[in-house]
Amino acid sequence: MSDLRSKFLEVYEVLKSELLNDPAFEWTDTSRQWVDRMLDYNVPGGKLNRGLSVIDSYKLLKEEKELTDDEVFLASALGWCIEWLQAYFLVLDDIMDNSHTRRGQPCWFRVPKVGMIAVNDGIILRNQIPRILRKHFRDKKYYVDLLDLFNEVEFQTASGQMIDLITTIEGEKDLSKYSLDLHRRIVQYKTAYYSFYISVACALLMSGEKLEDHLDVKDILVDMGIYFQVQDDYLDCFGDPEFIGKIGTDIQDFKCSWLVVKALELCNDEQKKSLHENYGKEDPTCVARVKELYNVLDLQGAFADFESKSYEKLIKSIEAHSSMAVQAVLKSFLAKIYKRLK
Ligand code: GPP
Ligand code: MG
Ligand code: MG
Ligand code: MG
Repeated sequence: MSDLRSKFLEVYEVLKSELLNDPAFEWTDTSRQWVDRMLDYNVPGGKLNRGLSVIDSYKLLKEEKELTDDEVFLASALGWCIEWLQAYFLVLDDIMDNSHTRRGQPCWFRVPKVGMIAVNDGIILRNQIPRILRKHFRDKKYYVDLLDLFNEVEFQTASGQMIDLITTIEGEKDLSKYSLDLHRRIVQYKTAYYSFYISVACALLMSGEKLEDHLDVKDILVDMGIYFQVQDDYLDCFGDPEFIGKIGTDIQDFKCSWLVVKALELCNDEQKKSLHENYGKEDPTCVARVKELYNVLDLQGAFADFESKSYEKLIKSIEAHSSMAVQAVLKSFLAKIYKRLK
């Protein structure tokens, strides 16, 4: 394990232990054990890209200068706040999407005795973020900006999630409303801000920057986030569940996925009829028919094309940026996700 990753994981243990001894609550052994297990199950088990990016980005923004132990700790704590945010979203998203597995294990709400307690666990995860921020950043000049950033990004994500969900309302399932523009709006809000923008924004705030001076960086990160969610939509159907750690549910859930939007664009009338009949049904034969159609339409090829075009476009906009340090930050993000298989 790289040194940075192991240091990052050490900070998780520190933060967890502070939260489990939060003086604002009367802890008992049972409640402490519940939260301890809930955190270990939901917070650290992912790729940790979002969290580690804060340290990476901060380092690149500082250029050559070595980070002090204090800076590593603070950047890690912010990275963990983003991982906490992600854990909160995923615990709730899996309930809303009726998913089965996540990160190679049953979704938290499917664990025996958890069930709908998972809803409250999501709320706990969400509320632990400002507690971490208060403990470690209260005296920083950028404390208010940090709180504001997390609030803003949560609002954007929940709004994106709302449109992701209301397009699938039972009785109003209508594929003709699915378009590339609706898809873009959904994924920009539900994914891009919390998966890409917030990590760099945290690093910028720690470096003493004002976020309003970096709107060009935000635009590029949002485009990268859209590309990232198209990959997620693609992997939902074509990824290896063993490898991605989750079983896709987008077809059953009638999601406005990039794949169905692309299929609607490419299909003839007969294929469109089949899509209308089979999309959004739990029945495995219907799901298989949709997947078969995706293969006939060569959506794998369409995706490969989208992937290389997005990459070229992103590299172009990154290289147009005036700061080499910012270019390095953005390129390191892109390198992490380009042609990802999970
Ligand atoms: C990804 O959607 C978006 C989220 C996880 C944000 C959820 C937001 C909430 C306010 C709960 P997805 O359903 O495609 O992700 P996955 O494929 O990982 O389930
Ligand atoms: Mg979802
Ligand atoms: Mg989901
Ligand atoms: Mg998905």
